[in-house]
Amino acid sequence: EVCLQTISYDREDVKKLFPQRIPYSNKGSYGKVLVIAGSKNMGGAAYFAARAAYEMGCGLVKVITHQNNRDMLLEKLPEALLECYHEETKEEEISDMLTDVVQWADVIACGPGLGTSPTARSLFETVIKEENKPVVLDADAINLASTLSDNIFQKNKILTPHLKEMSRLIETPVATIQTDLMHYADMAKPATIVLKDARTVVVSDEKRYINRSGNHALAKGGSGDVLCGMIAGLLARKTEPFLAASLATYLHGLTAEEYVKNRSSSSMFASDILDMLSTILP
Ligand code: NPW
Ligand code: AMP
Ligand code: MG
Repeated sequence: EVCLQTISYDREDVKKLFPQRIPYSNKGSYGKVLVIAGSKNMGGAAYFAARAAYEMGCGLVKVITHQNNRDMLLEKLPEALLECYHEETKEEEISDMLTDVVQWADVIACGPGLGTSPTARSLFETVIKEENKPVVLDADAINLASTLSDNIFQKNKILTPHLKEMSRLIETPVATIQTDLMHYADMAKPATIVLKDARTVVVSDEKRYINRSGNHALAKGGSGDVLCGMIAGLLARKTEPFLAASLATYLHGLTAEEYVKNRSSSSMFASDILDMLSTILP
């Protein structure tokens, strides 16, 4: 067995690794992210992921979501472009729209709050066929993958399961996975996987990362949705998948470390992760 080096980051590394902005540039220089997220009763997840992508400096974000989330997104994130569907939208219409938007995107992030409705499933099934651009699969995209026999462990996929989602995906109890996170993360190769826990690990074909930033302030709804968008935002800026996944994980943790310097760890919200990003990014 090949012995892979396990890396870690510190604050100095961020300055070297985070993509630079270029004076002579335009929004097209920083990439386009498609976020497929949110459902009838889960709108926040779409907002968290979409805003996180923008916070990481990508140029444009488009969201495909349920009609119910339209007004909230227009209000909370008017920078985002929207494509909405509802129960009466024909499968054909959704499929045509998706073909165009997938073409438009440099990166796709799919799953936060998406649910497992027939529409969610058909969006997911189209997106996993994409092989030529990075696709981040989180939350319900992973739950949907668990019900399929298709192999989603492909090179262009970045998976971000927490332990329970991983347990569904590889049909292994959480307690078993907990005995050796790296070993179970290896199963996703050649995809890149962010196996999320209090101490998250990131594994790709050639590299391994163990995260040492963050704290229990992150143990709250929406936290993972933000991370998913952060990874997509970095990918849009042409950061390669392993670096995008590991650096986003490190930065996500840093927001919590900064937050608790003068506030209670009980009171950090997913929205606070988003607000803190501008204070920690180079
Ligand atoms: P317990 O309680 O410890 O037994 P689910 P979800 C376990 C969206 N969201 N180690 C733990 O189980 C998401 O994007 C939308 C061990 C926990 O209770 C998804 O689409 C929001 N166990 C959807 O909701 C805000 C661990 O798993 C259970 C673990 C469902 O996602 C919230 C939860 O897992 C949310 O982000 C660990 N490290 N981590 C919104 N406002 O729009 C988790 N568990 O059943 O997969 O549900 O993660 O809440
Ligand atoms: P999710 O369960 O998808 O919302 O993701 C939760 C996010 O918060 C992951 O990035 C976890 O690594 C992080 N997180 C949750 N609990 C803790 C903890 N106790 N310490 C550090 N990070 C945590
Ligand atoms: Mg999650």
